[in-house]
Amino acid sequence: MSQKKLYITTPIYYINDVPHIGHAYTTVAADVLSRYYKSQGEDVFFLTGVDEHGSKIAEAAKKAGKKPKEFADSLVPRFQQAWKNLNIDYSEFFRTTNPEHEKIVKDTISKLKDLGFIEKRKYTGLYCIACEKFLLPDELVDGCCPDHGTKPTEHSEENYFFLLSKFSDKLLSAIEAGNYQILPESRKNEVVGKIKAGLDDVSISRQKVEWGIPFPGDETQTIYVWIDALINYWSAQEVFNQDNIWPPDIQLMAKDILWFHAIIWPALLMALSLPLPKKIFAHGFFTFGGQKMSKTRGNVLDPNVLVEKFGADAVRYSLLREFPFGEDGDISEEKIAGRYQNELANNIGNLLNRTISMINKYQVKIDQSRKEYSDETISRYPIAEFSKDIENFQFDKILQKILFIAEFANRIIEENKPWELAKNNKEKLEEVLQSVYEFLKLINERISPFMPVTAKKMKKQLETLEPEPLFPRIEK
Ligand code: ME8
Repeated sequence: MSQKKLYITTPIYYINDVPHIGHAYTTVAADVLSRYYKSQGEDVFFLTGVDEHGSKIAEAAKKAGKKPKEFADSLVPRFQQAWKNLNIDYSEFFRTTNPEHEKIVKDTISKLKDLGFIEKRKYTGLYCIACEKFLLPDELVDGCCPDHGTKPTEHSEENYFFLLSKFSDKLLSAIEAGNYQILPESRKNEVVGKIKAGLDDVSISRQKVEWGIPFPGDETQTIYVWIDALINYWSAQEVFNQDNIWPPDIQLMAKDILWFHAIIWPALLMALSLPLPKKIFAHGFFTFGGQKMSKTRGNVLDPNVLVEKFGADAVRYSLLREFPFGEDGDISEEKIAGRYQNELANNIGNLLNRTISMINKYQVKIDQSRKEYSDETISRYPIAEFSKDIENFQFDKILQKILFIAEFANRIIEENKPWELAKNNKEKLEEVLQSVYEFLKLINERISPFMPVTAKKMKKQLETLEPEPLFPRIEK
């Protein structure tokens, strides 16, 4: 068996509609991590995909006048195209209608039954179709789902239950021992609090949902879409012939689905005696005009439109730059436009452009072959510090630090006035432009996982010394 690959996952997104900027956020972050780890010599398996079963998809398909599978088939290319537009270099794209996956999900349920972790019981509760879950009365806001603002409907049915309550202690010790890291810390505390408050067994089958994987041994029920979905991370090994990825190293998601990933998912794995993921990170939620953005509410930002306008790299940059990964924040086209103009075009882009122009104009000899940075340059952002920041998911800080380097280098130019040095101090001129050139190389290296296309363009310009605007003016 070859060496373990670094396994990074995003959630598999519901395919009831086209992807929106919230989906793009998680996927871009995963791509940045994947590109960074690859640059460090790791073999990375980066998985994303879509969640195709359940009543939410069935309802959307019905509205569109299509069969669920046919409807999903029509949307898969929309996800794939959106990721292509954003330069997401995923390894494989998962679909839960994959027959191998469906078989593994059934086998997993049968195994859990044989192990005595599944029981049939009657259940009555309030169900939110948009969440695909039962809500507890104290979770409701004015009688409505806190996330979707819609009234849940009362459901009563006989279901198969997974005996989650048996796993409280085991979960707590795994979390406390750090075998299973939940990040950020505040989220971990939230999860620990919930476990300590007591876990109820969870229903893992649905009587009324037809569009799903049949429950083994009881064809009147389908497997709860969340169980089907979580198992994708495991079945990917079989589906994509990967024998060296388990366990996942980094699983990304937003806080909305932390419960499933931080509690149900590890408990399922424990029941099956399988190794747990190493790290899961729940980032915050984008709001749009102060409101939660969701397909159900219809206030979504289309990543493709933004990419069309600003280019993939500027969108990737703006998403991760706007606020700390892990916290909530507001996003808008105006904010992206502002970052594009002030930070990318006027700062980094301008630095590159004016530096290359001056090197050419004053015929300065730059030593381009230097592999090592001078102490002065590298001390602005040493690789060890960069690695630590990225491994700690501090994307906003990293981009800020890179921007500071650009600002600093621009200041060097302002203060030393190469246009005057060109008249009377060639030696100093060379020194100043060499130093700015090195800062550009450093910026180039550090932005590369975030803005791969820009990094490539920048590298080329630094090699050929042929200037070309990195971030052209945006047509309004
Ligand atoms: O929950 N801000 O799918 P989903 C930030 N199929 N991130 C957001 C966001 C927002 N406003 N909106 C969505 C599901 N996301 C299940 C997952 S996994 C086994 C099954 C991102 O389409 C974020 O990653 O509702 C969030 O967790 C995910 O999309 C939810 O996607």
